[in-house]
Amino acid sequence: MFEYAIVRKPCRNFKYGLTDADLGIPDYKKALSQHSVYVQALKRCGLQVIELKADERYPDSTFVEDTAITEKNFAIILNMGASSRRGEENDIENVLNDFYDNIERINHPGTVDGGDVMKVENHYYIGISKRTNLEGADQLIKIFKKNNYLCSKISLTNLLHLKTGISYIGDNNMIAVDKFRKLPYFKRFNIIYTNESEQYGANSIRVNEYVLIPKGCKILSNSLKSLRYKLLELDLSEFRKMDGGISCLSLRF
Ligand code: CIR
Repeated sequence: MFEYAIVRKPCRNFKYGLTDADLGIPDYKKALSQHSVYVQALKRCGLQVIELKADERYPDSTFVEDTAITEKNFAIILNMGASSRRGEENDIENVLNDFYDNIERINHPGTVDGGDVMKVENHYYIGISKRTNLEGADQLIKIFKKNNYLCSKISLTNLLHLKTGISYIGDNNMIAVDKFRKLPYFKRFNIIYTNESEQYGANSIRVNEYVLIPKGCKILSNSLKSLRYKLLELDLSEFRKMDGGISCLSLRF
């Protein structure tokens, strides 16, 4: 069960963040209102939400998931792959200091973005991407192994992060984009592959008794309902324009 989430309001410079999405410029007011609905959804899942003020220095700072890993007994401050984002982790570390005695870190030249790190029960899958390099993944694996987790590295092409394309939603179920069919790693799971038009839904999160998915993924929504999941469907159109999905807007622990 998760008890807390850290989120950070999008800043007015949000539109200057990194993106390959080609979906237009985000509307700031709309982003703020979508963000506040997201926060309400986390509260509905039973979480106490720690809301950080917007930080104009970092256009991408609303995507807090990339800054850290939050486990039961330890947290890891990450060294993000994009240099424009380095520094976002400082305020997050200050918050985590109130919750954790044991905080580890990934050191340069190792880089890891939290979006590349997927936890599946006692196993961590780490995407090797443009943001997460082998050195960073190996530092991470050392920390996870010390804490008795299994680890696997997965090389990615044409995806920003591992969790852009795949999510674990508990009970042996995953949601994934079609190209993950070829991967050998997840054979033992029940995988719901997203329709071509609903690939954005592959980034979804299980938060306690709910699954949060993006609005507009009708087929995915029906598949999850038939598995008896309770869903919260959220409009994240403005975050999508900046390559952000549902998982990256919070750090849950
Ligand atoms: C970036 O490119 O870093 C941000 N514009 C989007 C980060 C999305 N993070 C995530 O999926 N974990």
